[in-house]
Amino acid sequence: MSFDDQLNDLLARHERLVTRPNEVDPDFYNGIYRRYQHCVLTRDHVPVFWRYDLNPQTNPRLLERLGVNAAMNSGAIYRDGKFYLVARMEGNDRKSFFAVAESPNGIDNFRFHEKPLLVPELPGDGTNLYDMRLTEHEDGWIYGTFCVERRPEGAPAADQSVAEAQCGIVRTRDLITWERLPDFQSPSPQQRNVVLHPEFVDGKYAWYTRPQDGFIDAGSGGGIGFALSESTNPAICGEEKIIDARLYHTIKEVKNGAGAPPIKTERGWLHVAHGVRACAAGLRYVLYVFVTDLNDPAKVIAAPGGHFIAPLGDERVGDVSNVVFSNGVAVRGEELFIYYASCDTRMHVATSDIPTMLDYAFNTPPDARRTGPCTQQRIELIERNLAYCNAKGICLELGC
Ligand code: M1P
Repeated sequence: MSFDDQLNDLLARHERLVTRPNEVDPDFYNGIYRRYQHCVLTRDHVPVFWRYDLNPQTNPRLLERLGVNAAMNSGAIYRDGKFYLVARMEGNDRKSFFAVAESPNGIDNFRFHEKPLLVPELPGDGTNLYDMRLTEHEDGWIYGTFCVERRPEGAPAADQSVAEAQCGIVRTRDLITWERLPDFQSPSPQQRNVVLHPEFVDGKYAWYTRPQDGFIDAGSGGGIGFALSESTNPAICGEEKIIDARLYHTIKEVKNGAGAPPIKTERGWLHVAHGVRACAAGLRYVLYVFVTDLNDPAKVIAAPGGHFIAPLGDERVGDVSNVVFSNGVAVRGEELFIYYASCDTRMHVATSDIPTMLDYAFNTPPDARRTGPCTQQRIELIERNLAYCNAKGICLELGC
């Protein structure tokens, strides 16, 4: 194929992918949310001109020069009739970068803005920046909080895995111009999954944190923390109170972390978080839900047991298999667009609405923590159903 034919083919394939309609997956039902047939963002959604040198003089073989490996963990926001994702893109060089993509309907036709988002650098900045949460705060700014990963000074040369995670902060009013603020400071040695609450609490900025001793291990960090700061510039928080602890033999046994900023509802703040357990295949990441009190966002008032979204089918396999991770939910009226990545590889959407999620959060039995009580929960459900169906003459098995 000639250079021009090959380029036209690349552009046509890209356009077909970006404009492909995305439909609800008819094979999935649980009443709580809908899954979709296609991903909303993949590495193939990245514009051709971000990856290839398109000049035949300097790239006569039309080789990909700067490949992109993954499009994943995206902050999300609905504004002025459009859905925006601030995606964590990962180059073939393993460095993450942020890029804004927008869609008219939140489920397909996501198109990247012309260039990636270049986060202003700070002295001694991180090696890798990723996983931005977007908070539209009542102070008028949209904040982005993200992980800043760096190699600490004095790390042993023989161990190139030694790293440190902290939280970086940017703010914007238009998703175009971004101002970098000093990194978040907390009493904990390391931080990941830091999320800014959208409203002031006792006149202060409120933060969901994830204190951790090590880069991967939460160590003595007991779960999702809650802390206050006077300002965001700089954001220096006081004591971190654990509001959602990790627990033995649950979906959040090894660690957990806040996802998108909580969504304000008439019954409380709705959270979609991630929980991690260990198994023979490594770490398994799932999403779960909890609700906190409207007037006291540090108080959990509903905690349905088990996972909300777990990796299913093809979602199970990718660069970091057995992972779903969410750091963005877009809210349009009562509709919720829950963006989640599978296996640190590509982005999906699940849709639901606030009344359904509140029904799920308040009426799903909590984790009863042991086989006996958990089995009892199920037997009670079965007995209620049998009594109801017998009374109504409803046949539950085909053929009766
Ligand atoms: O690889 C799974 C996820 O691991 C980390 O999440 P956590 O800090 O909760 O372990 C993050 O690096 C995240 O980006 C990644 O998706």
